[in-house]
Amino acid sequence: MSADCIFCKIAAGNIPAKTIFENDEVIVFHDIRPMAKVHFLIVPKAHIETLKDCTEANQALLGNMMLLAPRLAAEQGLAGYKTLMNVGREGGQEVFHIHLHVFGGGAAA
Ligand code: DGP
Repeated sequence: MSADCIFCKIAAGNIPAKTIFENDEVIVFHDIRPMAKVHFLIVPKAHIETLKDCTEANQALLGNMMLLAPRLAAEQGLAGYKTLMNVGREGGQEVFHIHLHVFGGGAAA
């Protein structure tokens, strides 16, 4: 856990979030600024700043994150959806704790 990381704080239960799934490895919650009607973030509990920091040691975690996307998207009623991972400030990343965006269902209300 990184003391000043917002997603570490959510994973630790110190900041509330609309959580839709949690296990030992990840927590999944709705994005606070949704880009679509359904927009959630798949977030590892381990603090990893960006995809650029990942190694082969993170291969299973990254695979598990990708495989959660269709399962949770179906549970959220999405027939189709987009996945996105912003990497680095130049790649649009704002929160430096890796997360996979999943969004669909049309424009946010
Ligand atoms: P990115 O640009 O890929 O780093 O996206 C970060 C996303 O995280 C952005 O869409 C807004 C969301 N976000 C930031 N802070 C919070 C928070 O405190 N709670 C929730 N649920 N989402 C947050």
